[in-house]
Amino acid sequence: MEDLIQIVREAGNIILEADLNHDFNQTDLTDDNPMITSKEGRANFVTKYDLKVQYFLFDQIKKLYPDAKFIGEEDDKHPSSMDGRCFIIDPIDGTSNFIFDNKFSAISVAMMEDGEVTAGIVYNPYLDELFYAKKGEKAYLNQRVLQVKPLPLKDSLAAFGTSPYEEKLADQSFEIARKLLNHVVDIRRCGSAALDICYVAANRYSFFFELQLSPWDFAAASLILQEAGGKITTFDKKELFYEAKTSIVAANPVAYQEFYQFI
Ligand code: 2AM
Ligand code: CA
Repeated sequence: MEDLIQIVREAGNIILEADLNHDFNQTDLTDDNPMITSKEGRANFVTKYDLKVQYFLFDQIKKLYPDAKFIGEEDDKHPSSMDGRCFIIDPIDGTSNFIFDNKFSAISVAMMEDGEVTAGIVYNPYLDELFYAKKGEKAYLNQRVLQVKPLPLKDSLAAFGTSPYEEKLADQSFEIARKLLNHVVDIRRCGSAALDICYVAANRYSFFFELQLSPWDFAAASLILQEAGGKITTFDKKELFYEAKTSIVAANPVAYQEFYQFI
């Protein structure tokens, strides 16, 4: 774990040192040109820094685990199965925040063993906040043990994601968020699902949902939240599956129950 954490911290420096003087309309990702290109769907970007962080992580982690497989957000060649040891990596979760210098993005690294998440690291380099957990052990934020409190919705903040890349999900997301607003102190939409889920683990939010996320957005954070005593499922209360996109609900157990009473 210490070695993995060290690698992720080093990768954080690539994000902190990024030169954001870019031309938004460029599409070529060479070193001296352009830094942004659009992926499929709306509001779905990749920068040269996403690629740089991803390949730094792949290379360094391969030195620790030469036989491991890798699934990275910016990598098209995903392995056909997750048997054995497999890392699911989002080099920059919160890429839109990164592009617009919002300083709310994270590196997310999940280690899977035979399809189960056994270690998770989510690192926000801007605040130097490192969330991590090992399966069956405690979850931490830096040195501090994380323990989810049974905060009711009415005494807490909730957060959601708008799935901006899938326009059809936007109306549904805002409808749910509008209902949720009646039950909480206020709502946040911060733009990094990995951090949002870790914020539930840290009791900064009691509740988070997003109607479509990819495994690299939630794999590491899901273990961190579970080891802190929180709940994370699909929107229809199913156990998480790490091989496809899915909806996500992450909450403390009390807020989770309350949500399904009015939704
Ligand atoms: P990203 O920044 O790594 O792309 C914002 O609503 C959240 O959704 C972020 O965690 C973001 O991750 C994620 N996201 C962005 N595009 C997505 C897509 N096409 N499918 C699923 N999740 C996506
Ligand atoms: Ca990303």
